[in-house]
Amino acid sequence: MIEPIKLNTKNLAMLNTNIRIPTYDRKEVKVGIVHIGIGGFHRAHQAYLVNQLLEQGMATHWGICGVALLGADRKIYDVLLEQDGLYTLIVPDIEGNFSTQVIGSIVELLYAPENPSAVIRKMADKSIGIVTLTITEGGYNYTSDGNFNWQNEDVVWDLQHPAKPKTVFGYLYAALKLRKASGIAGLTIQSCDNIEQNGDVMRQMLYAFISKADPEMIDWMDEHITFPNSMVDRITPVTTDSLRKMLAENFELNDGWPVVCESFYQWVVEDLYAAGRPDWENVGVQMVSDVTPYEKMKIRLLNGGHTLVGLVGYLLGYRYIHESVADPAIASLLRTYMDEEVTPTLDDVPGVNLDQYKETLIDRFRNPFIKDEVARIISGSSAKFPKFILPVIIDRIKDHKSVRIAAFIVACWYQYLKLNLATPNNVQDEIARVLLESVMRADQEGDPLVFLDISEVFGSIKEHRAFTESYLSHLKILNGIRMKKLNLN
Ligand code: CS2
Repeated sequence: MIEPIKLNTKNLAMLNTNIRIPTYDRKEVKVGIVHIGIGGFHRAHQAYLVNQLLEQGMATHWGICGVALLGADRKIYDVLLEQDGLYTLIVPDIEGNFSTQVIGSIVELLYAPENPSAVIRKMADKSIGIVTLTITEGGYNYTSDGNFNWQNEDVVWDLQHPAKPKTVFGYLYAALKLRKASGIAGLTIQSCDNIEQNGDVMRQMLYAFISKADPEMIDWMDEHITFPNSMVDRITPVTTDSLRKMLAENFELNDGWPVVCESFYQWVVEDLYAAGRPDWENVGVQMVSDVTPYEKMKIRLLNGGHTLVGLVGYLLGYRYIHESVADPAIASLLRTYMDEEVTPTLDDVPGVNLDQYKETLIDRFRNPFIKDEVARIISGSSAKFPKFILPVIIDRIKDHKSVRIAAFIVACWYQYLKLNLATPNNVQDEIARVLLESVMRADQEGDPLVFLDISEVFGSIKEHRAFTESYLSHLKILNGIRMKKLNLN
């Protein structure tokens, strides 16, 4: 095998000609966006779209400064830094041929834990018009009743150490304070996470934090800061070593952190930008005045559907989403869940035929070439259930309608946790311990309702018999089936 070429600016011109490389001059790109959370999704979605605009000679003032906020992001930061912010985006087509492109829109990188003041100064710089966020569904720090979680130790720290924050709230507060002091108005803070009304939620949480830290900021924020809601979509599996190997073998390229994703993408955004924006429309972004119906549709059908396929798939012994959904029993359960339980909770979505949307969605899950693992979907379930599944249950209960399949998904989650009681490291979740302890207790007491006491996940659904009866009866059946535990790590 030919020695693969290390990806960095210097080597770009030497890369295999089957790899597209940026045709614009990266040195001329000015940073206008600070993005927090430089994982796969951001790099398959927003950073890709900015790259495509740069390719069209646009957005030259909207280059991205990628910020790694958490200690856990250190590795990815180091790799990207060594590669001058460059990475490869691999998009397999339906036959499994790869389109392989080096993305150059991340032109600056910062690692917050090591240099918090650099991040604050950057966000406060007058060249920055937008701060975007992919901080995961769990990153918004709210409790099951929708209030800011003041118990979070990092929040407590941030209130006491405003110059060295740890959370996104502390960083934004420090940066906004600087902007206000220097008379730099206008900033858009844009959530790109899978939460209904993600912009409103971000606004509410940040306002809660700043109202406590520095109430005098609020009037100024009302006037100068906007929080557009948006619906984001592109299935982006976790980067694996086999992807790195594929690049090395087929493209003679050594990229430490490439990204693979499906060809489909969607971004529906409220046009509420306080300080200008890239011409998103030129790369297929839909600008709308109300994003709510799109968000609801996507989160409840796609993300909720994913959770169903992931958990049921796990229990039936599948490793990948495409394998799970190829099982006719799972495909039909998914379709029934979408049609009978989710669709009635949705509003009219302008310009979208819901039947077609669901068909496309199942086709997307079927794509065997992106190799999306069940493990990715199950991970972080405690933050996903309250956003993806619970809203459906709550709406259905309000309408006195059946929640049979939604209750089955919760039962499958319980069963998955139970199967992993002796192998807790398999459970990738912020509150893995809480989940496992609860399931253990529920199991010992022979009362699976105990699991529903985790109010940060389940709110008060335990009070609804329509739900609990279904949940218990599903668990009885699941318990009677012998399942083989998979080690997905
Ligand atoms: C997935 C999402 O993590 C999950 O549970 O449903 O990451 C999903 O792939 C994306 O939201 C697609 O846009």
